[in-house]
Amino acid sequence: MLNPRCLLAVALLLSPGAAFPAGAEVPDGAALYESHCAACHGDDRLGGLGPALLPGNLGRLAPEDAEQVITEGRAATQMPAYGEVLSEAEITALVEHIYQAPEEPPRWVEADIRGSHRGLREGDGPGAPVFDADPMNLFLVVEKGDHHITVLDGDRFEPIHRFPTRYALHGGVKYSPDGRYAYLMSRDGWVTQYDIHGLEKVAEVRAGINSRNIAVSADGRFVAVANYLPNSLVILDADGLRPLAVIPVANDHGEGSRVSAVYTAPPRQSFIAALKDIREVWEIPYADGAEALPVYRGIMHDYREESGEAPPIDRRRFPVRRIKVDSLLDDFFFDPEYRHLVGASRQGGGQVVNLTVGRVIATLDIPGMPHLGSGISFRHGEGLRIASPNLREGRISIIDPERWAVVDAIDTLGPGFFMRSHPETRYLWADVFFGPNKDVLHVIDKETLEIVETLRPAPGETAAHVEFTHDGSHALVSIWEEDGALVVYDAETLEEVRRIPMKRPSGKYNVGNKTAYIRGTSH
Ligand code: DHE
Repeated sequence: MLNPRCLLAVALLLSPGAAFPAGAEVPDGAALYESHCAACHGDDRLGGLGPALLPGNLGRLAPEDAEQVITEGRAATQMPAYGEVLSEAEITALVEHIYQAPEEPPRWVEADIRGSHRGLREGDGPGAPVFDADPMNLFLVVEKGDHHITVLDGDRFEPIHRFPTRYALHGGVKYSPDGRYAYLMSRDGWVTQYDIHGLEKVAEVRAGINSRNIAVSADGRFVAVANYLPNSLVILDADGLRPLAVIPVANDHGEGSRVSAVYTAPPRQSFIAALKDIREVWEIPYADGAEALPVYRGIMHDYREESGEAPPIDRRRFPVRRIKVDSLLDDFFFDPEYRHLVGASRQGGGQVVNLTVGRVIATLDIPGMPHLGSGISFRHGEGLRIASPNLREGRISIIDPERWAVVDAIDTLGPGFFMRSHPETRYLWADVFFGPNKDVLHVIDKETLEIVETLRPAPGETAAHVEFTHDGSHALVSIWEEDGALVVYDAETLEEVRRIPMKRPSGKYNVGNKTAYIRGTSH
């Protein structure tokens, strides 16, 4: 149902020209915004019912596509079409306005985060799952087409529930260690806690204006949110999403930085974050007492032991260890023991940071634009290897973590985005996301590193992002199109066994694989 302010916007649609003075020659984008868009997208463009309309948030939408959305509306959302109401010049002026940075940089401080928090259910939810399926072999499948998630039974390959999400989720869905709760993040900074057993939302909070990803601590107590805007890392209570700490991200001179990504490092009991504008990696330990790394013992204590409802924000609870690196990092991956971080910048090349000694110990010669965030580790002979797709070149780089050297390269039919494997399968799966072969998936033998099969599940349509069932017997692939599908393959015979229609499915996340951090899946 439309909210009252949106009804106002729709009413204005029926009275074209009311937005700006008659006779004005150059349409006033700001006035048009105020009249037609502010009701849903916020007076300050920070978003509301509709997404935020700030240059950083719009970075992935070309201005001509924005013009098209304003003219034609957006299917399966409440965004109406303005093509009959506004002239081309007015739409162009509107687009120019929303792609301009506001005079005052938008602020989103701790009070805003607290103010945005909403509890979404009464009580603690059911004692047992309300469905008849193995909770550890469920998949949450993100459908970007109409901003929904499908909860899929990974044994029967049947959807058991479907629910709406915030606009434009990004990054992997994360789970609590027991697999009961899922945590979702939208690019506009909304974090949602979802009770998988009860099939209901628990709480949500807006942790930033433009966010990158989230991580859940291995002990299940905290959710860390990496923000571009503002330059901050936000720590939330995983049980209900109350904010616990807002950590400003800046260098010694007070110059802020966007956070590229944050992940949890279970054996270290810490969050690790890469920064986009400062040559540093940050480690934020979250364990208390004896479990904490020796250097942090005594500093941390459990906020739950305190009396009072909302613990005051105290940065000492989440001290930051700052590790210098040689170049800016856009994303990274860990070695299987979480002793090292392998980071890459979009300019190419990789850096290996030893997290124990806190410095760069090797560089990797990887051409193009390695996508190490989608890297996976896998067993190869007696040893281990790390594979990284490349966003710019049709090749997969194979890294030996014993020697920290690139030891092999697999040529593919084009640049890829995601890779997956599973300890129980012989194969690595890699997509080709860009170019004329975007409909292709390569299946690669882990031992010979040869492509053994090139699948084209829907010729001409993008096929991407693979995830395995918990036992590794089946691989699920997205046909990444508006009227797309999830295609289920037998992981041994590579035969298709099921095709489930979905709205632009993107990532899919198996509860058991993610909570066990199995080798071959995303962390
Ligand atoms: Fe992602 C994960 C960064 C563009 C879909 N992407 C991630 C993660 C990071 C990242 C840091 C890890 C988050 C996690 O799981 O915790 N992505 C970036 C970029 O920097 C980049 C290249 C540019 C940008 O605008 O952000 C980018 N990503 C995209 C897309 O264009 C994709 C294909 C479509 C979309 O949804 O926007 C996309 N990214 C994904 C998906 C994951 C992801 C599906 C989760 C992968 C997983 O298996 O865990």
